[in-house]
Amino acid sequence: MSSTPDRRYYVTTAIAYPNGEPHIGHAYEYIGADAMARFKRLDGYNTYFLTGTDEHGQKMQQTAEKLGITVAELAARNSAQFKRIDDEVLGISYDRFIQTTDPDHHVTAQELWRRMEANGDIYLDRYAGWYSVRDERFFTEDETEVAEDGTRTAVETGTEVTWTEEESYFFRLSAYQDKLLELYRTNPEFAAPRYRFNEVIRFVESGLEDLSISRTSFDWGIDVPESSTGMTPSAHHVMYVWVDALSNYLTGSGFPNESYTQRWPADLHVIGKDISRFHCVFWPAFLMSAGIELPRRVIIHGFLNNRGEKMSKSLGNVVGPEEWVNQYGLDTVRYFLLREFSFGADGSYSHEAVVGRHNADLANNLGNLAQRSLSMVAKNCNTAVPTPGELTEADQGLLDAVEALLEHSRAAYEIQDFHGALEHTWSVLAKANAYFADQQPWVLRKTDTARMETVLWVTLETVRRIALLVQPVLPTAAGRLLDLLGIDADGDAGATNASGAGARSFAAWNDSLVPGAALPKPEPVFPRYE
Ligand code: ME8
Repeated sequence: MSSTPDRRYYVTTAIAYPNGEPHIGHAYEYIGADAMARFKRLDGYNTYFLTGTDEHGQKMQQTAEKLGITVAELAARNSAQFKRIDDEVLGISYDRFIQTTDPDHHVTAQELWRRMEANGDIYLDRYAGWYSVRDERFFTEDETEVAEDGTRTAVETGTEVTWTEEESYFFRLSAYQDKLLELYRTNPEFAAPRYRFNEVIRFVESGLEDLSISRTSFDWGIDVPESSTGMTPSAHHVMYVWVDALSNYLTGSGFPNESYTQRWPADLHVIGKDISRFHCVFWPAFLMSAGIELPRRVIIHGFLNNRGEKMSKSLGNVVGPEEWVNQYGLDTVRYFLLREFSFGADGSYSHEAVVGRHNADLANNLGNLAQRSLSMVAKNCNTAVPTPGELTEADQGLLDAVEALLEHSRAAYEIQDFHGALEHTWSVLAKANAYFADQQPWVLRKTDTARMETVLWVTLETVRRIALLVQPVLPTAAGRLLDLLGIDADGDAGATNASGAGARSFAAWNDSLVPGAALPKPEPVFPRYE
């Protein structure tokens, strides 16, 4: 399908610290961004999807020291793990897997820095304050508290902070308070959901301090470029890991090559709730300073909890994506994570909840309807698309509800309401199941075969459109359903994985099944989970 430049879409995930293995929380973010990317590709957008790993900083350095390996080794080893999970386990259709150790990323980050300096927003001073290595973040004294055992921790995140005193470059964040508030006022959709965006706004309203943006006490990072304004540091500085990390989104666009504006600005940054401040405050301020267009939107998803409990290594309840996918199948995991709770909210999972969704929604509502109608067609219509006669009000009512689904999903995906899109789609599926039960085609088989064919045709049309529409969430199963309906692949949901190629674009939405066309032998797509 041809795509025009204004129909382009650039979506990113946060880049994870590869200081450990990916967990289901990471997978959740990738699956959300992946569904978004697939939807846009199938809808005819020239889509670019960036994900990857954030490899520098003190946390990586300390983890490597504890493990007794070099930090480069740690980064390479775990980054490969993240990439493998994306490729082989989750079927993530990214276009580039960026690593902040990539050479072109160093060029981008340094150029961003130079432009901020040229704009007069970077100065050299001394930093003295509290730093949390776990959070890779500075805290003011009143954002910390001292525990009974004498350790000082950050109130917000509960992580240990250490006193840090060193020469540092600063970014004049304080100069951007009004500009940021103006951005939020004029772009109410800049970040979502609203309650998380409001937290960001309150933080900015309460006043911004300049931000320390370099470190001298370790060197695992991107070198600060030589000053163009005559500043002379007394030590070697590497960039604060968040300046380095955030600029990855620009690297993915090709910046500073002139052609970067063909991709930039990013349409959507998908991130978790713990890093909203970095994306909604620091990042737009850096870009404003450098004179670069701002991203259009930040969607802030919630955290996944295990039966309502925070996932943590010490509780031993961290779930690996591979474990889940092996147990339930990829499509079920994807469906569960996007259907069970809304993307902005925190969500809780349990074995019972995943199995419940699989059996009720996938095996019963979708799988059974497809299987029952297709096997009737095989037995009674010579395994070919049935021929519809005149449509009754009931037929037309169902077809109309199904037809409206594409516009509904488009609007829902525009605000990353995957939950709402699926909920509504399944409510129409429920209508289709009720229609099938009411019309009783198995009775019509004996009394009125012409009418039976109409009912079966209407049902298959319903399955066809719903399968088309849910490909971004259920790439494998929806693809198989479309195979069973004899529909040729014409689209590409993503460059990197097998289930992406061979997709059907939404351009086929207004086609319809051709009476008499031969169908393959039906087979069940969603066996029940026992
Ligand atoms: O923050 N549930 O990396 P990270 C849902 N390197 N999402 C979760 C989660 C959970 N239980 N735990 C983490 C970083 N996440 C930085 C990002 S971007 C320029 C740099 C999400 O490995 C988290 O919110 O700690 C973030 O969006 C992503 O996983 C990576 O987290």
